[in-house]
Amino acid sequence: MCATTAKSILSSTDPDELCVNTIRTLSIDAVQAAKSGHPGTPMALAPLVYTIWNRVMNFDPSDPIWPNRDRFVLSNGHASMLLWSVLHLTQTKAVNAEYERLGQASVTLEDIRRFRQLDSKAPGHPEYHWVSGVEATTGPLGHGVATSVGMAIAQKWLAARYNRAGFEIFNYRVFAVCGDGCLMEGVASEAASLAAHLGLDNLCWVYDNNHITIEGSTKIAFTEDVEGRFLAYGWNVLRVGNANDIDRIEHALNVFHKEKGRPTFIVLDSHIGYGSPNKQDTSAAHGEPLGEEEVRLTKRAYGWPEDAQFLVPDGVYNHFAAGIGARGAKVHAAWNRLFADYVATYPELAAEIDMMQRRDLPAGWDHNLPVFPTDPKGVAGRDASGKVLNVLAQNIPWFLGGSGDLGPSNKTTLTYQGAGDFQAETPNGKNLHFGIREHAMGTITNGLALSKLRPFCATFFIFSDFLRPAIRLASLMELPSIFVFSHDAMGDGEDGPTHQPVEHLASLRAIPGLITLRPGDANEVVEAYRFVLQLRHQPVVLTLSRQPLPTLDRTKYAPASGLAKGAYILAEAPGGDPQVILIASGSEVSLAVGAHEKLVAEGIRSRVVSMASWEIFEQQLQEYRDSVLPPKVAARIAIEQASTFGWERYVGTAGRVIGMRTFGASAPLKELQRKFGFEPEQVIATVKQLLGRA
Ligand SMILES: Cc1ncc(C[n+]2csc(CCOP(=O)(O)OP(=O)(O)O)c2C)c(N)n1
Ligand SMILES: [Mg+2]
Repeated sequence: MCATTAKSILSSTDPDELCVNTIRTLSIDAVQAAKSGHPGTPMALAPLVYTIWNRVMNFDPSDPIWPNRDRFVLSNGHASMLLWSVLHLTQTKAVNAEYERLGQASVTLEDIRRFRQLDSKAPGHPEYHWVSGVEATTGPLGHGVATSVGMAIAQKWLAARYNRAGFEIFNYRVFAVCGDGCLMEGVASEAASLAAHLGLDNLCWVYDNNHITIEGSTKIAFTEDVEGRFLAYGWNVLRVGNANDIDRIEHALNVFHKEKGRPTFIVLDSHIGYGSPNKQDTSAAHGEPLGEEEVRLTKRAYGWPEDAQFLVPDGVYNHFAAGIGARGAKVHAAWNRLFADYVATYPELAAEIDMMQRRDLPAGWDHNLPVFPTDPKGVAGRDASGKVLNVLAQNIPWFLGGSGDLGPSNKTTLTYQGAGDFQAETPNGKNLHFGIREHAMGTITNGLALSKLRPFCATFFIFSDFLRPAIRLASLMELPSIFVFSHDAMGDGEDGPTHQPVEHLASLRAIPGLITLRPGDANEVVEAYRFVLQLRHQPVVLTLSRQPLPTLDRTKYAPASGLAKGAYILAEAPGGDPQVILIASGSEVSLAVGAHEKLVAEGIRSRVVSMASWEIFEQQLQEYRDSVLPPKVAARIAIEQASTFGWERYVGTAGRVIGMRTFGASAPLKELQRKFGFEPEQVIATVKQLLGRA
């Protein structure tokens, strides 16, 4: 339908109402066309999202990556049509992977017509990296709000480091919208608790209190006092009793803006499927199209032309342009002027801000990385890592991180003079204390990475399970988050099977795009970090030993820099012609080398391949991979103190895997090594068996 005809039959010409109903009807039509999706929540929250975007947020649609923009996170990602509608109606521009602004629309009306279809910029859930203007991938409930805490921490840190008298370079706010589902998820509670502890007054969550989830009324599973809970955490709690009252919503958002020392939680009482005569306030409005007849009835209730589809009435684009468009352009231009002065006054700080935006590293970022001397007793992976982290954090101002209360054990604490702790009173600190909240730790780390800081977080490898969803999302979002996991295998022997990872490596190796790295000695740890820091768009899981591992003699064996290829020939067979290849990672590298020395002494031509990372190895040319693992050598043994699952790909059907097929046990490490076969004798016996020499 053409816009002018439609306009004549629109019952209202109030621009706010027109914009709100445009968001509603675009959402309804898109879900109807897709035959799937979630219409009810966009219908209810259109006024909220309209108010945040058009009246409050400092966001310039022509530059969605302006560093000081306010952030908006739609944590109830199933309501993605809210985001597609506003990105379209504000005419937000697209940015490519090189951070170039090319002038195209982020989301077109055609994308919305093709909601949830292949290649549409209006996919089922908000996808960072796929659609410009999306600040975080959401859909797994709870994650968006938890990630927003990382963004708020980042703003505080950036302000503390870069703002100067007269130069408020970073003063943005973070808005997140969530529903019942988000607030039932534990990760939101973890993050909310930490947000209040840190006094993040730049953070506002709006809770869509509609009493409905998929199975029906929240009466069946969620009857707690949510407001009381947030008050107890230490949040500033506000309530808006009518989700259609945009003035009240705006007022509450302004109250948030003035609040100091604590984050704000706004409870917004809403009606899912607002306006639908037969589906409002029912779970039927949550996850299925309204149906053609109900669409008609609903549009009639809005005073909307019943047969119009994907209608954007005259004036709507203009109204957004006059609101967020004009405000965003103005604050952005003012910021540009400020930043130009800043560049002149503080050129070095300005250069850092600039580099950070492109995920570049400062010159000299790898100066003074340690080189570990040959040492048969060796160094624990976690200790080597601690030394490296402390150097990197001094070389790269925006490299920071922390642990889930295991800093002294993970050796991730930044101990150099001036590193400091990130707390409400000391927001320039580089040691984050996540508390024992691993899931939130992972999502917050992603929030920091989304803010262009270079973050790491740490815990024991066994507890990677607790933040696995965040690791997955880091990979999906293509974020360079660094996950440092010590106690990588059975090194904490006596702690027993609850503390001994078995299936973790295999399961993380299955996450597309994620890089796992299990370095074999202290110098490999250094090389691992050297590789990792240069990644811009890939997350990494670094697993480190608790116990000392011999530091290999690199004059005798190949240099540790080979690790940058994922796997390399560490110890060559005499004549370069191996009969058998031992492939090992982590603590099993020195075991393989020990076995190799004995085999060679017995006249068996073995080769040792240190394979710290499958994923990096897979990125190498076939020629290189064949040189490390020559196809003609079928006698291969993989040795890894972890699930054997997957190693067949490198040892083939003729090979063997010395790994774990059960859980571990509680005993000193030496006994566990004997029980589970991680001793040179067992490796040698397996080689001989494989070569038919038993
Ligand atoms: C971690 C997680 N678990 C389950 C789901 C599936 N899911 C999507 S929406 C939803 C119900 C959410 O209810 P609420 O947040 O109240 O949203 P509303 O229906 O009110 O929009 C569920 C269970 C999910 N997306 N993420
Ligand atoms: Mg709900």
